[in-house]
Amino acid sequence: ILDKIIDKKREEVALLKQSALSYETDRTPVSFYDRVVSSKTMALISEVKRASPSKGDINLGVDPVEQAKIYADNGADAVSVLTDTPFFKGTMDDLKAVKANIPIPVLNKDFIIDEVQIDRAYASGGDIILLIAAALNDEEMNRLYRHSKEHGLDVLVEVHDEAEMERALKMEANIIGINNRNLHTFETNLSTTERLLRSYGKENAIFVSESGIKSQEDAIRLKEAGAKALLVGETLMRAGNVAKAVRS
Ligand code: IGP
Repeated sequence: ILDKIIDKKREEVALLKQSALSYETDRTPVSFYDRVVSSKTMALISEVKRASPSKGDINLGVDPVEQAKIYADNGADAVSVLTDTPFFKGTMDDLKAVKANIPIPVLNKDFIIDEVQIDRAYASGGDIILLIAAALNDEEMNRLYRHSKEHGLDVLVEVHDEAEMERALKMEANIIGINNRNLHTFETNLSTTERLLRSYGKENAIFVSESGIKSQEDAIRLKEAGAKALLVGETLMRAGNVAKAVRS
């Protein structure tokens, strides 16, 4: 699926480069890293996610801004907004609208393969961008990482196995996301975070456990494994009482 998504992303990037839009803007992103480092408790990144390739439609009726406001009002440390349209039914307009309405950092959740997407994220109000190790080689990762840092953006480098973790640490990524979802089978297994943090938990980075987190028990388990932050999408998008779900 990742290959399919990236193929489609290349088309999008080609169009983006053709369009005469310029992304000149001057703003100072809000730091998620600083917030987590100075916090004593585990951080939560709550995600606005309408649909996904693995789950189909999750919640199409939700208003991204209302959802994000509930997240922010109930203690989330950042809001992630899926902006990929073909596979996740999100848009850049979702991100802009969310950013305009909450004070906490916003993660532009997309499949970044080119600088132009980073420029767009910056101009649209993104504070954090995602770089997926499985989708990028070392040269691309380093180049895109540097480009993001030049804009003052935080970068969440996503890994899902030992080899990718080694690559992330080598480039000195300071925020590393461990994706519990196997991108081939779509299955989530929290033991992915436990396994990787057993080997690398002492390294100097903020480790974010991503995907498949459903309950307070899951959160406690991941905290004990050494995760400093959690990224939760589906569970919060499906929650009857979102405020309560975020708080718990
Ligand atoms: C959230 P979940 O299982 O709570 O909905 O997962 C988040 O981790 C997931 O959306 C995600 C993702 C990604 C989406 C993790 N990495 C990369 C798109 C691209």
